[in-house]
Amino acid sequence: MQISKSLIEQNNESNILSHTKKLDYLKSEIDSVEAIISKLIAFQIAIPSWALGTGGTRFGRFPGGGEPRSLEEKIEDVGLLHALNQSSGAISLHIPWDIPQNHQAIKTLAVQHGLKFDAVNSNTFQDQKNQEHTYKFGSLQNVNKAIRKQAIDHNIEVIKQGIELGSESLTVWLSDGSCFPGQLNFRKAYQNTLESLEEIYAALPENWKLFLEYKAFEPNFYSTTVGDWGMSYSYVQKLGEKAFTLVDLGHHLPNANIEQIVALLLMEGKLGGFHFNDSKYGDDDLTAGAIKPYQLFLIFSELMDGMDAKGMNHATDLGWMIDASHNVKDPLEDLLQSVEGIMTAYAQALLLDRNALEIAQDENDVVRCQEILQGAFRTDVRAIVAEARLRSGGALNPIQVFRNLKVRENLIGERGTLTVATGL
Ligand SMILES: [Mn+2]
Repeated sequence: MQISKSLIEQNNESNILSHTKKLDYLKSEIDSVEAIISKLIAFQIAIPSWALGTGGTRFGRFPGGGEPRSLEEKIEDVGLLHALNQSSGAISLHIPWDIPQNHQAIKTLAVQHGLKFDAVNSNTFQDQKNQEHTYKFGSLQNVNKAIRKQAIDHNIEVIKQGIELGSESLTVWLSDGSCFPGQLNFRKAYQNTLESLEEIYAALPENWKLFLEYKAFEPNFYSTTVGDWGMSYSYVQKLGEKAFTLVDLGHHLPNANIEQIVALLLMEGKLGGFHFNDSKYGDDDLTAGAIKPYQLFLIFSELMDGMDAKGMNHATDLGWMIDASHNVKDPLEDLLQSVEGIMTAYAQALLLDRNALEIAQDENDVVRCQEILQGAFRTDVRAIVAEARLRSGGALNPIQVFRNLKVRENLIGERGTLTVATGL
């Protein structure tokens, strides 16, 4: 299924009057609206190929039907999102779940949908059919050299797949760690992991980046070998200038100050990219901005401050990706909400008067600091975000159009009710 521009335009007609009224009001109040709109138009968030189907927990999974059955259909689904919001112009693939049969055909299909290939992701956290060695006791950290080699070779294969598609980064997330005290020698596990990462790093093309994602716990419940930003930083620092830390918002211990982590990684030149999601307890993988929108705004405020201090391009100098799972919502509607949540936080951060904040900070005027921050956060910027979509040919209200056009019903008609997208 594809959504034509004219159908989107038709649907926009019913919303245009009330939209223009809201936008005109914001323009009368805020000088920088036009500048914010052009930044929003340039900002694209990659959709992970593994989030297009229904997610689940170890207790169950309740698919809603019409899920993509192939890489081609996953690209089609991201194309639908991008047609509606014009902000999802990239897909992040997972190998081996998404190995293309014909690279050229896949590239052509992506171009037809206006999509690029973002970071490719390796997988050494589960065993694949016909795999020689098991990752039960870890991959890059494993005490067995042959197992480490198998995991290294897999990562190098993922880089090769990415080169074929025009991707320019590899994301490595390891589930390596231990479940019980004494199971693992921490220093040996670190050394093995570092040496393995060095071999993968050596296979990176000149213009590529390696993102090392950390996670505090799960599936291992005693130690994780890349368990927090300090550990990731220690590895990427040793690997070299093409290696960076990747922050997944759900991968911290409860109450971690993620905005401070982001600020310091950026300052050290070692922040590579993001996996957006939201959580209440652990790695809940909920819709971005659904639980803690203020935290998301504070993260974006630090990002803008740190990126501007280094003259970085907001749209291209970090990897922006969603990593979420949808147990009870339609996956495509959930992703539309996540993108909207991220764009809203970005717009609010762009609105922030950072000069005024700096003066208030230098005067230790704590009350004024809060007034300035919350003044930006509490501004309803939805019309600004919608205007960016409108000018790019997207929908003023993407979810409304998704429902009006009966996109899910169409997909179920095409693909059936019993389809299961690859992934967890
Ligand atoms: Mn992630």
